[in-house]
Amino acid sequence: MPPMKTVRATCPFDCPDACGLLVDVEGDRVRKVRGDPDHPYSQGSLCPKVNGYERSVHAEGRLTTPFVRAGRKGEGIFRPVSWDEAITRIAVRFKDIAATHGPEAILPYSYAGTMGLVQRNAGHAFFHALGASRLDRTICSPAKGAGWKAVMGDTLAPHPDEVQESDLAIVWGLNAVATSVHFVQRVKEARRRGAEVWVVETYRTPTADLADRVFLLRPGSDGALALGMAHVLFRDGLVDAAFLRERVQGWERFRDEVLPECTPAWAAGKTGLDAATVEEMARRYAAARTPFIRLGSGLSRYGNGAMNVRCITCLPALVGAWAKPGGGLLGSTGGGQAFDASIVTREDLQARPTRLVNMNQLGHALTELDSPRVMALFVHTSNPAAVTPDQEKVLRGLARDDLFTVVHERYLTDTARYADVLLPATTALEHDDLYCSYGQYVIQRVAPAIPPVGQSWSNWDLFRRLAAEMGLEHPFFRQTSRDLVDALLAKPAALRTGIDEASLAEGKGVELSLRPGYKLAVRTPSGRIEIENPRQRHPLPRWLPSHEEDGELPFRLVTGATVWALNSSFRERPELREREGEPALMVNPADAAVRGLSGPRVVAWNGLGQATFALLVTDRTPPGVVVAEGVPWLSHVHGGRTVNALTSQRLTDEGAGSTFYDNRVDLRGG
Ligand SMILES: Nc1nc2c(c(=O)[nH]1)N[C@H]1C(S)=C(S)[C@@H](COP(=O)(O)OP(=O)(O)OC[C@H]3O[C@@H](n4cnc5c(=O)[nH]c(N)nc54)[C@H](O)[C@@H]3O)O[C@H]1N2
Ligand SMILES: Nc1nc2c(c(=O)[nH]1)N[C@H]1C(S)=C(S)[C@@H](COP(=O)(O)OP(=O)(O)OC[C@H]3O[C@@H](n4cnc5c(=O)[nH]c(N)nc54)[C@H](O)[C@@H]3O)O[C@H]1N2
Ligand code: SF4
Ligand SMILES: [Mo]
Repeated sequence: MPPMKTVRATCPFDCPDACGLLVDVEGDRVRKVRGDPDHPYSQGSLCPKVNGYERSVHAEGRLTTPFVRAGRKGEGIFRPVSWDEAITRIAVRFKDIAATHGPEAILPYSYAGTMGLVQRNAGHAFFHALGASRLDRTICSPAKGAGWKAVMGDTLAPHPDEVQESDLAIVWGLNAVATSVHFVQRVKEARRRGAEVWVVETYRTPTADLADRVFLLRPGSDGALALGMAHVLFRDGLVDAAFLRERVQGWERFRDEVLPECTPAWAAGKTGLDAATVEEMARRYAAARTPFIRLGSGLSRYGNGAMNVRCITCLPALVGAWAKPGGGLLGSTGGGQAFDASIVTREDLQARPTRLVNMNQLGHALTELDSPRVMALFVHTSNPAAVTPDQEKVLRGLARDDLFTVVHERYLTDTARYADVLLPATTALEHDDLYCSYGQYVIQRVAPAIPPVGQSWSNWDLFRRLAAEMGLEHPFFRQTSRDLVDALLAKPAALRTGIDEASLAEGKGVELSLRPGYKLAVRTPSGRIEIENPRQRHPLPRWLPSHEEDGELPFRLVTGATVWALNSSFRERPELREREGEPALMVNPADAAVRGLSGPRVVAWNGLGQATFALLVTDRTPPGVVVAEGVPWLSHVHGGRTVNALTSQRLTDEGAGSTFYDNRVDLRGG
């Protein structure tokens, strides 16, 4: 038997925790993936998805050779070919399309299947050098980023450990039990030390069960709650006047021009809370010694998403929470500031900035966009057929006979079924990479635990080879992924000064260095917290309504996360699918009665399409709000369409983000 060894890795998934892994390896096989007790943030525990990740690495359905399509698009019938043949086919078609339609007729589509800085970004330089269209990677949380930035600029957000020192922990628009399990541990610790825990939500998530108080708002109305609370804080003299005078810009105009009409009764009208509850929340927030808000992205995926976030982001400044250990607001950490990603993305390789295509509008791009029409689509590290809004349009685009589609994947996903050329990709245990996190401040350098499974290639190796085949001579493409990791680490950054370099070199997770007082090192152009920001379309935070796509229909559709998967990832694992059960739509008993729903299935529909779910009648969701958790594969569900058949391509107010939560539907028996 080959000897057993254990190596370190980082969980590569698009998850704020970025846990440390211990990987037990025997020969070429991963025997077990476990939590790394030495990891500063995850400290040895993992979620149920990655505890068992060896079953994904060696999944029965793992793609192990290149293929070309041998059936109709979408059917999923392929024949194996050699890598040489696959690469030649791609290069020949790309050259032909570039010559006939111009290189902008080629569109890359990738997102966050892996968060590794090298592999995630591995295609950018290639497509820049080619002159292809650029993808605006906005599917996740750009509106949340824009709302934060409008007030706080590039200021570093608090370390998540700080919540343990808080006496009021507010989990706002985040189903942490599913999506931030190690933050949950810290909230529990805060509670053990006496903190009160609030959850601000649209329905009773599993996270709500951990809270002392649960506040359910109308979807997309959080900005009104924050403005109502701000009204009370000023009205009752509960603000930290010294902090405002010293560190905050524009609070007087906010107080005098915006807040007078944002009374508790007004906020109640928008949010569905009682006016007395808004009053009480404001008073309790002001009375807390060190209130800590953990802000999720849910409430930012609305037509008013950036403004909702901006309004909430003003609250800690009003009570001076930033000055206190344990106080403040964490939306995303600044872990990304540890590295200069342009070392990999190489925007400078573009001859000129090419057309920018918003990834939320892939359906439009493939079916309607012209001058030039998209003739080639290259998908990697993403599963757009499942995760992208307006699924009907996306599928219509993918089914085009004149579209040449390449998909680089590990499994036969919904998108892979539409590939002309389907290429096998490595998992993160099979390639080099470097990781930072958007939910904590640990970085880690990772070497492969095992060789590539079958004939799979990493993203970087694929694009390196394609660059050679396309005649791209730039020396950049001659590097290995390990060279790129070295290059990222060679460039100094303030967050990395004084870190434990020896542990990093050994492959351990290492904390970045946050300076004392970093929360007050406000990085805005004025050097102050900018409640008034003259560079914004609306210089002052204010109420904006949401879109409510298909506004005439009776039910708001909330599309949250499930514990058993991560977006459309992990769907290759039958045991996880079994534990999740058939994807369900949660419907309040009163709404089920009005629509005469008795199950076992329900069809939700609107002007964009329809999807069938198992009916789950429950008072965990309030009347008027229906909830679908998870983003399943289309091939696994009844009717072949999922929740994103009901979500629209409309964008957020700022950041050009997705509006996954801002849609309406009606229901009928299934
Ligand atoms: N298990 C699991 N983990 C994941 C993911 C997953 O799919 N599954 N996805 C990963 C990814 S890509 C990301 S970006 C993060 C997602 O993390 P986030 O988007 O930050 O948050 P979620 O935990 O998905 O929770 C969003 C919550 O917002 C609530 N919500 C929706 N609209 C509103 C509103 O108007 N107001 C309020 N107050 N709440 C609202 C929803 O009900 C939902 O519970 O998690 C990552 N981790
Ligand atoms: N209805 C609804 N839809 C949503 C959301 C929602 O809340 N509601 N959330 C949205 C959010 S926040 C996000 S971030 C997006 C996420 O959308 P995606 O980034 O597309 O995420 P996944 O669904 O996890 O799909 C990632 C795919 O990449 C593949 N992959 C992983 N690593 C590699 C690699 O190294 N190389 C290659 N070639 N492939 C790899 C995986 O096998 C997997 O199939 O989904 C969005 N979709
Ligand atoms: S998905 Fe998130 S919680 Fe689970 S192991 Fe990975 S980083 Fe940790
Ligand atoms: Mo995301």
